[in-house]
This record gives sequence, C-alpha cells and structure tokens, in this order.
Amino acid sequence: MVVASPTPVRHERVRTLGVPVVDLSQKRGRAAELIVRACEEFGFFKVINHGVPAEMVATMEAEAATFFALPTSEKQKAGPPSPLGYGSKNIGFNGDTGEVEYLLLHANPVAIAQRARAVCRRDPARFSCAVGEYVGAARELACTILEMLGEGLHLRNTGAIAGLVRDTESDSLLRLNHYPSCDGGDDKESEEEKENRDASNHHGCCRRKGSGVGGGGGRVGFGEHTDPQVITLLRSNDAPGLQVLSPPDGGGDGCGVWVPVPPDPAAFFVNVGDVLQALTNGRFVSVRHRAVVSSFKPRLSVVYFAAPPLHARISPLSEMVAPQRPCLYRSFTWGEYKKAMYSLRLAHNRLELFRQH
Ligand code: GA4
Repeated sequence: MVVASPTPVRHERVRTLGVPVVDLSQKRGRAAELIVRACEEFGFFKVINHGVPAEMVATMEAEAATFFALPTSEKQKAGPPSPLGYGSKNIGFNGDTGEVEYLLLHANPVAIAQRARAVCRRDPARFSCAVGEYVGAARELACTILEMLGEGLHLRNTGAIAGLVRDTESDSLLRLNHYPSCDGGDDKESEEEKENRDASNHHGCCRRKGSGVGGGGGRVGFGEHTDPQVITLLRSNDAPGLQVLSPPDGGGDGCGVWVPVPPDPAAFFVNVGDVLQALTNGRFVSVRHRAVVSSFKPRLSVVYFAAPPLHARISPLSEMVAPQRPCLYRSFTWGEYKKAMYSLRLAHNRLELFRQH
C-alpha cells in the first residue's frame, strides 16, 4: 500500500492521515491484504491501475457534463427524484439539502435504457451505451475488490459478498453529481484554487466548533453520511470537494476529523457501506463522508453504489462472529434496510437501528 503524503497538523483536531492507495496491478494476495487493512482502519481507500479503460471513463464523464449543461427545463424531464431521476438541491425525502444537482439511475440495463429516453432525448442510445458500459466495468471492479476481500478475510466462500452484487437482481445504482464552483462562475482554476489543490497534501481540514465545512469557507454540497450499500466506487474530475471523517485518535468518542481527499481523475475511491459493515460484524467501518463546494472549478462525480438484491438477507458472516466477537446486528433484508434509510435524514446512523441488543 502506498500512503499519500502525510498531512501535517494545522489545528489540534487535524491529524496526519494519508488516503491508503491500493495498486491493483500488484500481486493479488498482497493487494487483498492491503484492501482488508484499509477497510478496517479507514473504511476508505483509492485504487489505481484498476483496468477500467480511460476512454470509457471519459465518455461517461462527457455524457454527465452534456446532461448537466442542458437547460433546467430539459433536465427536469428526467426527474423528479422519486428517488431515481433528476434532482437539484433536495436530497432524499426528509428535508436534506445541498449545493448539488444530480441524476440517480438504477444500474440495470433495462432501467438505464428507459431513463435514457428522458435524459438524452437527442440520442438516448448514445447515453445508454455510455452508461451501460461504465456500469458494467464498475460492477466488475467492485466484484473484483469484493472477491479480494473474501480472500483476505479467509471466508469459506470467498465469492459470497461479490455474489450479492453480481446477482442479476442487484439493486445497484449510479449517481451523477454536479457541484457548482464556489464562485458560481466559469470553469477556470484560479491561482488560489491551484494553491489549495497543491497544498491539499499539506493541510488538513478540521471539524471545529463554529467552522464552516473545511475552513475554506466552503458550503455543503452533499452533507455527511455513510453509504447504505455494500461498497461504493467514486470517480471525479480534478475538482476537490470530497472529505472523509477519520476516526478520533485511539478510537474513543471524540468527534473525529474531516480529511480532504485530493481528487485523482485516474483513480477510483472506494468506501465501505453499511451492508459491508454488517456482513463483517463491524470489523470494517462504513466511513462517514461528505462533499463540500470549495472549488473554483465545478466538480463532477460519477458514483456506483454496489448493492444486493432487495430480497437478499444480510447478517454477519459466520466467520466474523466468535465468542469474543458476538453478533452485533440482527438480520435484515436489503429491502427492509432501504425502507428504514428513506425514512431517515442523511446523517442518521441507520445501521444502529439494526443493532442486536
Ligand atoms: C446516500 C448514498 C447515495 O447517494 C443514495 C442516497 C439517497 C438518495 O439520495 O436518494 C439517500 C442517502 C443515500 C441515504 C439516506 C436517504 C437516502 C438520501 C437520504 C436522505 C442514493 C443512497 O442510496 O443513500
């Protein structure tokens, strides 16, 4: 594992942290070990040399940019988000808001083709082809990572977790996000922005009383939350904005520290979701993260949420439970979990509802 340059302390609530980087071109066993460690320690890592063709990624990003450049009245034809579709500023159904517009799609080919007619009326086939190929590659990458996790955890069935996502009835989603620039203006990167980006390895952001989101005067793009699914694969352009909450030093119940994640358009950022936390009986942590609008360049991200089928039953894997590690969560179906998640606010710790008493 390569650890990106350490982040020196700027404030007492900022601690040094590098995002773990896993090179998927190295020996599989070694990569698997590193992925397991990253999921235990951070619930978050970045993968490089992942094998998803740069062209496919660029085509997907171009489709997202074309969609968000449409007049609002056109974009609204792909909405409202119920929960799938086009949304702007409103997130979920319980009053969460953010400086973001987005398109949420189901990741199965039939749903993509149907939605494409409303999203890209001039050439739906082009849109569904770009999205379909991207989703296929993202699912393969997610399954490879989950299989490696199965090997690294020495599961009897190493493909058990990946199987949930590979299932043809998997409820996986694709989310396209567009965060405006903080000056609301053009695409050009200012000197200040360049400095901030270059310095992103040298300054942490902190969650301190009374501060905004990241000390840079940024606004919330997408508020803090954990992802409910198994794992998430996020890719973005080179505009910053993603932050992860690193656990307080030595665990405990301190409030943790927000750590900015420098963008890397050539990489995928992977986070552990609630379902993976439950399957591993809390050994892996579903990382809290958020997006802030602090960049002078609009941020575009494409996020694949790898999920089980609605009827899949989730409970801690038997290998993850032992007398000294009792079962933390009661069993639930993904459908039940989704119902709970849509009844709650974004920042809610929904997995707590399924904690075994
Ligand atoms: C967070 C992760 C994904 O973006 C998402 C979000 C979903 C939505 O935007 O519709 C939720 C949020 C996310 C969790 C709690 C509920 C549902 C908004 C919200 C307030 C698509 C998902 O699966 O869960």
